Amino acid sequence: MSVTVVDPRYPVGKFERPETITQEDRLNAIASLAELPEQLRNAVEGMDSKQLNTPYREGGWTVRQLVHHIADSHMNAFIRVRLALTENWPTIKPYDEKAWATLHDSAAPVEWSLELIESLHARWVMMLQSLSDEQWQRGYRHPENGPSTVEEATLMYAWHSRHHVAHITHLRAAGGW
Ligand code: NI
Repeated sequence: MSVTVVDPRYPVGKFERPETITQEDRLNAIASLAELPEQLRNAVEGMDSKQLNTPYREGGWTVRQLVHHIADSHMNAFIRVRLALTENWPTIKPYDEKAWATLHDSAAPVEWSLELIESLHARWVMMLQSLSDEQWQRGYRHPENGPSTVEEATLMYAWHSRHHVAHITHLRAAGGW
């Protein structure tokens, strides 16, 4: 019997880009993005301020920072996909996510980002549901990570949604909260 040790940084595993992306993969990814606002809200439901200020792992972000980080990351993602849909393989602007997570508003109530994510994901999902095959194959270039199609980015952010919700649910399970 082997014991599976879950790396606390990657509770749902690392993102793996599939060789080929099917229509079903796209629909599953859209479903993950559609479900995130409620799942995130459920994940932090009833947590007090002290719990929200607890790092999800030693040296990691707090739950509060995680929630605001998802908003930061997905606002960038939404804009990147909009750029990809309206320009010819634009080069996008990276940002320093660690530095963003320490700006003063990272101490704001999680509710602010929960509401932001709710509206943002409603628009994002509506946009993705309308895409033609040609649009799914459009893309952007990240100066360090290289090219990414709209469909690859969509799968990646679906993973990103599950990844951070799992950080919170694992912390709560470990703490018996
Ligand atoms: Ni992240």
